[in-house]
Amino acid sequence: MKRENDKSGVGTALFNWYPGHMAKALREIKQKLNMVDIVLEIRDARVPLATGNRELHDSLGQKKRIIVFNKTNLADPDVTKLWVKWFEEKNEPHFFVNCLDKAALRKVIPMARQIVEANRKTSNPDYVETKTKLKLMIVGLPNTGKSTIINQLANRSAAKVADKPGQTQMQQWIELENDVELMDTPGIMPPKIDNEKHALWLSAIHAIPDDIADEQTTAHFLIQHLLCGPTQAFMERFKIESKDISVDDAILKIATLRGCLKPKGLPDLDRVYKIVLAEFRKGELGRVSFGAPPK
Ligand SMILES: Nc1nc2c(ncn2[C@@H]2O[C@H](COP(=O)(O)OP(=O)(O)OP(=O)(O)O)[C@@H](O)[C@H]2O)c(=O)[nH]1
Ligand SMILES: [Mg+2]
Repeated sequence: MKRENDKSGVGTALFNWYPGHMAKALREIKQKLNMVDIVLEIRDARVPLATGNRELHDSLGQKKRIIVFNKTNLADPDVTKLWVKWFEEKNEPHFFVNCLDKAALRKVIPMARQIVEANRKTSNPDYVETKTKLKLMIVGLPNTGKSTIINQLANRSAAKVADKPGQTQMQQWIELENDVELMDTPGIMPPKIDNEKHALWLSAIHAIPDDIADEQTTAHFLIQHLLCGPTQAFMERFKIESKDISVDDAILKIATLRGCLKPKGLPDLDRVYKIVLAEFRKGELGRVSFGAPPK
């Protein structure tokens, strides 16, 4: 992670990953906005606020929006309950889901139709409801599960999915049954993240590629977070008996347990970082959220 102002020792993690395709994608989103009835903004349920994107949000103007907080199966269920309550008071249409739960996901489309129809009636009192095509645009940060959601709704593998941020690089229309069309769009980062905590959270959930965010910094942060958190899965998986252990000692333990050793028995720290990040992202180190609703 690139750091500025590090002379003070405090350090501001200034994250900056905004490749050309994202700038282009944002321009195209603005251009195509008038072709769609409603936007589905996909966020990560583990980081519900910091996976929002103000620039992207501002680009949507007055367009109606439903926020889908995806990957609840990876999030701490107790923290998710707090977020559910917090967002219920916000009067903003939203869903907390995980992609495996197709039945829950399918409720998004009727809700979208209802919002679109209600909006048409409000803006035109003479409007008579007719069965028209519903067009949705799916937007959000990279790797939040936009393409997976489309595939689940379409019941087929229509959009390319990958466990890495930046998979989708072009817009694509996908037809569903029942007169619904969805536009997949590339994940878009905010042009700059200057909140160090947020940058670390987004790196941990893999919204930012590891070669940009720096695996060592992300893995250190994550291990610290897991040592402080309520989940036992991390401790059990790596046979760490006590939470009263430094991050460096935890890393050495993992290196020994998993045989991550270089010649002369030196620990291969890079391999440990990769293992911890990969297993965390698969949910094998427990269900973990970052941050809690503001008081
Ligand atoms: N555990 C879990 N994994 C999910 C869920 N939704 C998506 N994924 C995984 O998240 C990864 C990213 O999914 P994509 O659908 O490619 O994400 P995207 O938002 O389209 O990513 P970009 O195209 O890079 O912006 C894949 O490995 C999916 O299998 C979910 O609800 N739970
Ligand atoms: Mg995608």
